[in-house]
Amino acid sequence: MINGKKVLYSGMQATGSLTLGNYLGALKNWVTLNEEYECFFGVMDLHSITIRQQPAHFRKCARNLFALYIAAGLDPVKNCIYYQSHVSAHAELGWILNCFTYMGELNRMTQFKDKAAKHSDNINAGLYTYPVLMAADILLYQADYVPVGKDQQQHLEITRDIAERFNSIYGDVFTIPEGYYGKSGANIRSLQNPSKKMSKSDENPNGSIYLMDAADEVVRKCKRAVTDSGNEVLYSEDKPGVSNLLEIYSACTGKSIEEAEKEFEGKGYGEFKLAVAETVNAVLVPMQKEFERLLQDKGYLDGIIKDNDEKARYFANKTLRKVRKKVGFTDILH
Ligand code: ATP
Ligand code: LTN
Repeated sequence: MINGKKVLYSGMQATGSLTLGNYLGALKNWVTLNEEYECFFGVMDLHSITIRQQPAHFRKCARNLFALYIAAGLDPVKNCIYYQSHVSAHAELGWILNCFTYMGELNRMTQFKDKAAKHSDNINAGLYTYPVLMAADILLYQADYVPVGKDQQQHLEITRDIAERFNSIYGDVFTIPEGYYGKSGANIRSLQNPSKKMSKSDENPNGSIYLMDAADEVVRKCKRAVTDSGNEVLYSEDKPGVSNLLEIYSACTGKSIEEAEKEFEGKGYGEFKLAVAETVNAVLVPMQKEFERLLQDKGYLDGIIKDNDEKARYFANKTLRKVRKKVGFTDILH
């Protein structure tokens, strides 16, 4: 508990450009959580270097993600938005927790298997212990809740296992976190292959709408989106392409799927796709403007970064001090 509120923690890796899937499935739903929870949202740059990064590009990506959090509506005063690498307690606790995690557990992680297959020339130890660093992120802030997508649930499970193991040896040190499955976020699929989720690392750029795509690019991608046989705009299992577009339309407008279906009754796919593009642009264009404005305002952004780094360090160090003591490290004398 912080200020009488339960703690919620999440973050995204600072790699690549965010997609509409990231926004509608995660970011958009984070915006109101601070009313009920004390929220921490990290720019997970330590995790990013498990894949080789080009330094200048990486630096820019991390700053862009930070600004995008704010442009998407996260209030940087009510939420602690910060860079993971600015709080050294993450790396420190990550090391300690490595010594409380079994290789057998890590061997079962499907994300490691997937990423190792994809980057077979760089299967580094960081990629392998990625979930342990993620456990450190969450446990440092004594988080009660962690909003994560399906692909990260296994990492949340291992976090709970590590925390329970540590607590069973040393007493109640860590809060055991739970997944947060509030108002379910949209699950957006690739525009080119609706059996796959829309993903920032998709090799086919036509499958994903990026948050920074220009308006005409969004129109082009929506027009080219794969649809299904027939010509009715209906949500159903045998119409995965149209259903995905309906999901996007519904998430962007706030209308229910049924309302959307009614709206497009008797209209063809062409008209429907243009309407989807329009609603997407109605969300993206103001966000892009705010993003550009923030990037220009270096003083403001740097001030926010400094304040939030301090806040994050304060809470993280509190937990780290407790852990150090429990493990039996000698005191640091000042
Ligand atoms: P990568 O392609 O690099 O694996 P990604 O685009 O799949 O990245 P993540 O960084 O793994 O995205 O996820 C960040 C957050 O966005 C997570 O909470 C995840 O559940 C959510 N998310 C990602 N893609 C989608 C999607 N298509 N629909 C809904 N939510 C999504
Ligand atoms: N692995 C996550 C990003 C991430 C995270 C976290 C999410 C790193 N540490 C702690 C929630 C809590 C991802 O790839 N989406």
